[in-house]
Amino acid sequence: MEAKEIKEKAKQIRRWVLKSTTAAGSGHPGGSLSAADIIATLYFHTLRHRPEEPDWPERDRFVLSKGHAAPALYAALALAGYFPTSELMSLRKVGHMLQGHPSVKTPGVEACTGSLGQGLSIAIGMALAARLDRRESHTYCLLGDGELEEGQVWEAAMSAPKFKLSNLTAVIDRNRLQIDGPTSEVMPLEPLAGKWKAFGWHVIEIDGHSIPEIIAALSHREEGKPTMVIAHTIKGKGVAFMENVVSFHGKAATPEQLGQALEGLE
Ligand SMILES: Cc1ncc(C[n+]2csc(CCOP(=O)(O)OP(=O)(O)O)c2C)c(N)n1
Repeated sequence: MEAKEIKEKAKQIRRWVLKSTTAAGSGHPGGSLSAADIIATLYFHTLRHRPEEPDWPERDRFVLSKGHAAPALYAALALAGYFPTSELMSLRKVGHMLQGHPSVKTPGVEACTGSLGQGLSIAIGMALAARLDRRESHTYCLLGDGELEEGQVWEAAMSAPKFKLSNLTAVIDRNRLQIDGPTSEVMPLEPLAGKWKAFGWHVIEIDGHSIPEIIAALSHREEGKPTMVIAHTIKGKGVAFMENVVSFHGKAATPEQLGQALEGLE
């Protein structure tokens, strides 16, 4: 799929993020909107996958470590054909499939996430398994920058280069905000690229809303090293009244705000 078409998929993902979280009256729009272009590029360009055969052994794996961005993941899965888009409006409803955080019970979801800090370790396990099984599968993992405060991330950061996991690509959604405010105030992360380089990763920094830059970064392979993509993004991207606003981390647009939010999407 061409960059222009992927951008259109990202827009559709943003529409569903807004509609589904407003219908639920809760959920995490801010971090879902910042990740929409990355997730769209994964599902509509990069991943080798078969929506009609979710358990295809040769598929690439994607672990959404920042599991609270589930509304964006669910929208991508539905648009890719894993389940009907009508399911999206039952987000977070008791007795329905699409809960607040991802579960492997949902077709296409590779790992149960939401308790931050665990996804990179899971992805490393998947990458090691692919190597043992001699599968071509590549593993991708998306982390939040606030999530990097979890100590387990840094254990994983040490181990992936030790195992020379060139079949692993992680992405940090570097939107500079977490639940309580700017990461620079809650727990400073810089020099972020230098930290990952020091741990032995190949590091690429991109504009996380540029589809061509995301495509290029996700397709990069480094001999004997895992790749870390630091994607600079805007939390709430696409909705003027949500952009860089901390409170929209875990607050949906009201039904009154929804029309304005949808109209403003580019
Ligand atoms: C172990 C754990 N601690 C706390 C939380 C609550 N929590 C949910 S999202 C979040 C902030 C995450 O910030 P970031 O990773 O930057 O996500 P983004 O801004 O991209 O949405 C926190 C603390 C959690 N889900 N898991």
